[in-house]
Amino acid sequence: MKKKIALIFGITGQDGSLLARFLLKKNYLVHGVKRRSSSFNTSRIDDLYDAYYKKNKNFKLHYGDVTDSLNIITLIKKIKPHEIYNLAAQSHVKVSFETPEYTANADALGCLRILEAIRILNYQKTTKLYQASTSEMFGDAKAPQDENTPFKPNSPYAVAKLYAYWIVKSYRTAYGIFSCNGVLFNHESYARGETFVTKKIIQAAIKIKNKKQNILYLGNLNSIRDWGDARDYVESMWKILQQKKPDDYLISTGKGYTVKNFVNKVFKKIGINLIWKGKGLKEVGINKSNNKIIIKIDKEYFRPNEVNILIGNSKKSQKKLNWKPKIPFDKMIEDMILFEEKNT
Ligand code: NAP
Ligand code: F7E
Repeated sequence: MKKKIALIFGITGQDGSLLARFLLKKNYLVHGVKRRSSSFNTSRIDDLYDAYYKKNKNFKLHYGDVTDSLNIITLIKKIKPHEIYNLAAQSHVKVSFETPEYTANADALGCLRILEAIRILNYQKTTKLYQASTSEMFGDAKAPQDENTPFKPNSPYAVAKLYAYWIVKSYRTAYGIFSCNGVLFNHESYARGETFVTKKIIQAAIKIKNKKQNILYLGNLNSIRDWGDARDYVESMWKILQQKKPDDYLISTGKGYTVKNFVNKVFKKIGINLIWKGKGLKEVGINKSNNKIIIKIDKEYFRPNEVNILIGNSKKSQKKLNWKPKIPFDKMIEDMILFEEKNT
């Protein structure tokens, strides 16, 4: 049987790198699109290049960018993928307030460009598209959120992603493209970007323990997130494209924790008990054993709009995709800590 061919936009990111591993284990031929960068940006996938490209050419990288239509159409025409995973995005919510136009170009129009390429090439019958949609689109909609919760996006990132969400549905009905949205809640792993709160907390906690950092500065400690393990979540992306009919699915664990809960857990796991004093911008986290302040609040890390509570109800995915999160919250944190301890 001929190998299935997948094309991943955003292969150098957390999810792209984990999805590539998942698909290679399933014996796919995996093509990935990386951006040209003045410094190396492939650290998450360098081992795959050695293990799969050098060995049997199952893994190939191409230069590209989702803001470049000609590049997208040329790649899709050449590769003829059975499955495209559009994970490419300016994915940082806070940064989207500073780069709103670029975020719209990459996160909204990037998806449109891929759909247009499938349509223009007449690949509707052969090429499926997975779009990385996000729980951020719910904004401040009442929790728990599910597939029927109305969206109330409140950041340039979320608004751009909502455009992509709707254009995926629109091209599905207008042109019969097998295009699907996975509305994924926050998911983390050793490969998480360093400016997202979970990785930032874990890296700082270990440095503080090893006396390589004095203070961890954070923003809003009270927002609630439904954090899952990215290794579970990439499986759901694949499952969404294996269904008989294209549809949209919500992927979450159903459990929510505050940022402060996350901080307390991480520090406890590495052997530091915290006590909290003060309120608002004056709140501090103190190392109970020596009374030193090790956590402070910096208003720099607050967003112009905050999304306060995201907790997802993924009953539809559990039933129709037979998907459920397997890796518990504590194990996810412990694995992230272990990785950081080895690599710090
Ligand atoms: P990530 O680590 O930030 O990775 C984003 C990827 O997109 C990187 O490979 C990045 O390349 C690439 N990229 C950015 N702009 C691009 C452009 N203009 N053209 C081509 N590639 C571009 O994000 P992630 O956590 O893996 O998330 C994957 C996708 O899921 C994103 O679309 C994100 O918005 C969405 N999502 C994430 C979560 C989550 O909790 N992780 C939840 C819901 C949805 P560089 O490496 O060169 O920067
Ligand atoms: O923030 C608060 C912050 O940046 C989580 C992306 O993958 O998930 C992610 O978006 C919470 C927010 O993730 C800091 O205000 C406090 O309430 O880790 P984050 P996010 O904004 O939820 C969604 C689903 C995506 O789609 C996105 O692509 O933590 N917070 N202090 C902080 N956040 C950061 N980054 N840094 C802080 O110092």
